[in-house]
This record gives sequence, structure tokens and C-alpha cells, in this order.
Amino acid sequence: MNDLDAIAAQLDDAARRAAPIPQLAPDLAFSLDEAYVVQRASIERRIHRGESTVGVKLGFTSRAKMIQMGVDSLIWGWLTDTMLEEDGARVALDRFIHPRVEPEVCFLTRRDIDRPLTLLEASQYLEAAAPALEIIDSRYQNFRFSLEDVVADNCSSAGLTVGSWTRRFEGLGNAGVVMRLNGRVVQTGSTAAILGDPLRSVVQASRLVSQSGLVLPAGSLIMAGAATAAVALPPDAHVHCAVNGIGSTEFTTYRLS
Ligand code: OOG
Ligand code: MG
Repeated sequence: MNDLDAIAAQLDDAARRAAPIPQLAPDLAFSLDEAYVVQRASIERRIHRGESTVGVKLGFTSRAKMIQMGVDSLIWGWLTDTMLEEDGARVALDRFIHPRVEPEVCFLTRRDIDRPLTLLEASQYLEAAAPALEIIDSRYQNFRFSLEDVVADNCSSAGLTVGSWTRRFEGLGNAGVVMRLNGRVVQTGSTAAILGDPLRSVVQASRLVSQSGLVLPAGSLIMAGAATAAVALPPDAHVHCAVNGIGSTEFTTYRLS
């Protein structure tokens, strides 16, 4: 096992045991390219255990998120089937370390994406869009990380719910977003906070995936990135995200232990 495989194993174990590890960088220096190699190796471990990839997510597509986490570049990671919760689900928090939740927009692709798309082309590659909630859970203590750390950790990916799909993409570029926790409004914003238009996340996903020599198959999810900062996710909570004119998604949380 080389160093990068060992880091992947460490992060994968931390996720499986819901036990955080200290931040890797700067003591253990690795480049951004190497961080993506670690990410890939950790996903391979999941696939080896029987999980399958269902799409990709983008991170730090909004200023709010960049400022909250002190990082300033767009990143991407993988979503797997075990992360996907049904809309309205009861989500057990035991498998997480210190989960947070954030409001997003999710896209469903209808054609393979194997090259960088332009903004004009993007919608032709999409089947539908939906409001989404992402549960993020850094495997690092205190949710603190460098850009390389968080990429290696598959961009804190941990869970998601997706609301009903719509094929109407007009209006998606600047729709009001409201996230509620137990009925209380905890974040408000606009989908325009996501790169000026969440469709640009599809453009960026196409660039990043094809740059890595990969193809994103038709039927994949693309999580566009959070429109607002994330909020700590407590047990016995009802989380609701409404995207004006698009729809909503929700889930409740509980703890077994
Ligand atoms: C990294 C993931 C960022 C987003 O939507 O910007 C992200 C993190 O904040 O832990 O998912
Ligand atoms: Mg996110």
C-alpha cells in the first residue's frame, strides 16, 4: 500500500466507524491531484464493498460556503447509492460524526457526459432538476480541513434527499431558497448564489469529470452545491428545503443510541 492508499483507508475507516481523524495537511503534505487520487481510492473501497456510484457533487460553488469553510476553489466528489435517502425519509444519525445540512439543487442527466459542455448545451444533457438537501459530514476533527484534505475526504459527502423532479429549467437560475429546521427558518438565499446559475455547476461537472478521463453516464445525479452556509444537524429534527417554483424536499432525523 502506498501512502495515498493508506490515507484513503484511514478516511474510509473514519467514515465507516463514524470516528473523526486529525486533519492530514499540512503535516502530511500532498497535492490537490494526489488528493483526488486518494478520493478515487476511497470510492474504490466503497465499490468493492458493494456500493455503486450514482453521480457527482460539486462543492464550494457559492461564496457563502467558501466563506464558512475558509476555502476558495471549486471541488468535486462522488455520490453513492448508500448516501441517497428517500424524500421524507427518517434518517438515523448514528452513522455520522458531526453532520450538517445544506440546501441544494440536484440535476438528473439524460445523456452520457464525456466532454466539457457549454452553458447553452448543458440543459440538453439534463432530464430534470429538483430541490435537494445535502448532509455533509467531515471525517476530520472539528470539521476543519484544507482544500486537499476535504478533496481526499470525498468533499465531506455523506447523504442527500432529492425532491420531485421538474423539467422546467426556466426560473431555476434565480429562485428563492428557504431551509427550515423544526419549522424555524435557518437559511435563506437564492439559487443564483450557486455560480450565478446552478446550470453552471453542470458545466463545471462536465469539465471536471471529462478532465479526469471519465464519463458521467446518463441517469447520473449532479448536486450543484449549497446555496447557503450549512447548519448543524441535530437528532429529532425535521429539515425542510423549499426552492421557489421548483418544489421542496424534507427528512427527519433520529438517533438509535
Ligand atoms: C465540503 C463540501 C462542500 C458544498 O455544497 O459547497 C459542499 C464541506 O463543506 O465540508 O458540499
Ligand atoms: Mg454540498
